Amino acid sequence: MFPRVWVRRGNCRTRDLPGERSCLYSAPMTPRPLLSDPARTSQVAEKMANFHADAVTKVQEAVRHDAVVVVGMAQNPFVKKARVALTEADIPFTYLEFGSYLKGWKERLAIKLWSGWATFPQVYVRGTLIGGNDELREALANGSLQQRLVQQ
Ligand SMILES: N[C@@H](CCC(=O)N[C@@H](CS)C(=O)NCC(=O)O)C(=O)O
Repeated sequence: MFPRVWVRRGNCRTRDLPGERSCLYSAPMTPRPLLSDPARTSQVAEKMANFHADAVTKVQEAVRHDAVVVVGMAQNPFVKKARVALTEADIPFTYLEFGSYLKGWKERLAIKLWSGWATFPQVYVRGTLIGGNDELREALANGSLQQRLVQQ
């Protein structure tokens, strides 16, 4: 199921394809403990891989192609704040919405399991998760977001 050619770059095993920047998995840099592969049955691994994979693929593709991506959900005030902040800063972004407080929690869980970030919004700039609304505002205020945009 995984592509055959993988190379190790930094903390990440990545597909050796032009423009491909997503990791198969991150390794030692992530401080959060993760259950190791040998500690899962192959049945579990397969179920994990398929768990709302369509939602994860949608996010991965947007993050790969678009400079700024906000992943969110309806009704969530922090998502609204993040979208307003980017709009006010005149920074174009792609917005992907997955459900609301009343629906879509499994899709959101799959995205959280993929990114490791426990809440929404999730803000990605040039392929890097910079955090949620708090971190977005900080990055806009200190110019690091704008810098990321011009650097790459
Ligand atoms: N400090 C976070 C707050 C975000 C937050 O707490 N989001 C909650 C909603 S109020 C959330 O995403 N919960 C998970 C969910 O409902 O799936 C930020 O600045 O983005």
